[in-house]
Amino acid sequence: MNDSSIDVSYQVNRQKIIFTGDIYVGKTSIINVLMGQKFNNDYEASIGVDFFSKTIKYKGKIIKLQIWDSAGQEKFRSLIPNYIRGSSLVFIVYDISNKKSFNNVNSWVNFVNNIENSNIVIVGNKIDLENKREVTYEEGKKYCEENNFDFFEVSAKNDINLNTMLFNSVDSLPFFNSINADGSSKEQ
Ligand code: G3D
Ligand code: MG
Repeated sequence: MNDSSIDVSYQVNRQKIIFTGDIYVGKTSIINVLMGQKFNNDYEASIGVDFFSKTIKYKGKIIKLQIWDSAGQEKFRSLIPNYIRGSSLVFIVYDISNKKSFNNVNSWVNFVNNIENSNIVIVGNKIDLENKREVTYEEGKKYCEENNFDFFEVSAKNDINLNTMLFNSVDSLPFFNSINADGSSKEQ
């Protein structure tokens, strides 16, 4: 068997998506809701490497997403490079009720950029906590405009804006525009 027998459309369509950012900002919660599980206040902090597969159909195209949870690597930065490697889309999450998590976004950006040339999207989570907000929408937006990142504010708890965040971000990936609706690559 040589390389030409590998199914290229399958490779092109399988996209690794990861969530990173400070601990406790809601990464696992966001993934759970995207995967169709209910928001849960009681689950254990995730241990062990996990990815979930989600097949979406968008603009007539079928894409297989591999969504990875960080499994607590944010506590052990030495483990993060392997997690980031091979990703095409990285969501860097902060908590709008925690200024420190926003202040750390830029160091997460640098961390990712040193490892992989992925598309980065910035996400402010927990907008249901409006009365505890420490980071304004404008602050988040300004940082993203200056650095050319897409930006979404969401709530995992109330399921606000999560699918919009995912679909719009997939839409801006170069690969998405390089495949045809039947999953084959335009470049063949
Ligand atoms: P992490 O994976 O980034 O470490 P988790 O974060 O998903 O484990 O969430 C950390 C805490 O924030 C959890 O609280 C979770 O319930 C809460 N949380 C996550 N998303 C939201 C949200 O959108 N709104 C609110 N209000 N809380 C959220 P507990 O107390 O269960 O540990
Ligand atoms: Mg987690």
